[in-house]
Amino acid sequence: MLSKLLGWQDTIVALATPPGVGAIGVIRVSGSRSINIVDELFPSKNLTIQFSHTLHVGTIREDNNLLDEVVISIFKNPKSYTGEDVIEISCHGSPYVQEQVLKAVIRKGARLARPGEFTQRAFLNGKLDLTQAEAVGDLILSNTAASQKAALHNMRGQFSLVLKNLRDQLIQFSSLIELELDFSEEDVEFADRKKFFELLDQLSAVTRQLLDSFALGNVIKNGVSVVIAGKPNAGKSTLLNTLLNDSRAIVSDIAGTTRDTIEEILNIEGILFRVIDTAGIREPTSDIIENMGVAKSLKKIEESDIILYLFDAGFIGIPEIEKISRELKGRNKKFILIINKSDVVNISEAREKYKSIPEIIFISAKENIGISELKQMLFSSVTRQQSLTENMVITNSRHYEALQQVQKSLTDIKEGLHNNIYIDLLSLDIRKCLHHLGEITGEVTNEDRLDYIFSKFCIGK
Ligand SMILES: Nc1nc2c(ncn2[C@@H]2O[C@H](COP(=O)(O)OP(=O)(O)OP(=O)(O)O)[C@@H](O)[C@H]2O)c(=O)[nH]1
Ligand SMILES: [Mg+2]
Repeated sequence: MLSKLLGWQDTIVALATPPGVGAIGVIRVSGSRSINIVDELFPSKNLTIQFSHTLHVGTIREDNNLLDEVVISIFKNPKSYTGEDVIEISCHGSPYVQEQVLKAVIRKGARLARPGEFTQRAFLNGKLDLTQAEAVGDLILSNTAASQKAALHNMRGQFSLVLKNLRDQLIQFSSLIELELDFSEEDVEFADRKKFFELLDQLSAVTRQLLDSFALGNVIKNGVSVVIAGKPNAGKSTLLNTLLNDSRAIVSDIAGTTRDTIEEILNIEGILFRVIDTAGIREPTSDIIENMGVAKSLKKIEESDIILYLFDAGFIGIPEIEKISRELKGRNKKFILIINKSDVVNISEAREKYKSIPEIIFISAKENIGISELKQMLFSSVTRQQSLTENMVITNSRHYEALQQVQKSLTDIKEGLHNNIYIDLLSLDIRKCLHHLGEITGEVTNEDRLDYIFSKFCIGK
């Protein structure tokens, strides 16, 4: 019934490799008719009698029209990605050839797959749970070592395992509590309250830890925006170039060189920082374009996660730095105060001079002094010494929202226990908690939600 509603008795087909010219293009077919359909287009061999996990070289023909010479891979259910019969046709990588083969498969009775439909079927057939399926999507999109690791971790099911384990224990308690309901006349307690409290504390701790990891998860998945700000000529563009090891932005001793914002990606130990060089901030002048640039700089500062505020070692006084520092603190944002051009001053004298502002750092963007320390500061300001590989990190906002609900219902359960509320109310709270835990791994779900989750995948996955 469910399968009919979702249309997953159909045989589906899609191009699994990216569109465009390549060495090969893989067309994936999944469903009960996949072997028969492809067999009709493959006169070279009878595919219906071949073993699973075998490869077959031959030609694809439709009505005597030769389309391509291909390699066919057979994966019979249940030992395939989707859990159904799967055939992969490796064609030559011309978009035209691929389209011809794809259309031929559709004419023989397959339907074009929706985005993520192969993975959706894998989920519905119990090959993956929901967090694992989502991790497949994340892995495809991962672009750094850290995002790859986080996705692989989830795909291999570690996250689900922890949640399932806790959920199972909660289910046990829930059934004991519900048993008490049946014997409510007799005033008995089947569920050991002390152990129950222990379990609730354990669940809260794990939930808290996962919720806390989301800040890092977000950083791993989406990167961090870093704005380089400061007065004209402070050396902002020079710093951008030095960080990137590239002469990306124009540098000159004319104040107001950078007029528009320039954004580039910097990878520091697996975390992507979007570094934004801005127009130097100064009072409005008669130059309209420069004023527009300054307005844009202020907007970028507003939107950024971290601000690198640059001062020119030759032209600053302590009151100015203190004023900027107060202003930045008021914004509740991470920032690093930096004195640039430290190569032109005597460092120990300068340190002495600015000792009332101990957090300030000295660099020379031009001479590459203090740059690797600055990179290290950027990295640790977002990771806060948390390991990117050992701990479990949640990167998915759907999981985050469900975990927040879990946390809330755990608090309700604990309060209920303390206040000795009626067992039926208590059991309702427990069910709520179980529901939200199950939502994460997909034990509890609805079709719309599933369709939404998988629609974000690419076609052919
Ligand atoms: N000695 C020295 N000169 C530097 C250093 N960093 C930048 N400069 C020089 O300072 C001048 C201004 O540098 P830019 O990088 O263009 O400064 P900016 O902050 O981007 O300036 P605007 O774009 O005008 O706001 C150039 O002549 C640079 O060569 C440094 O660390 N040491
Ligand atoms: Mg500049």
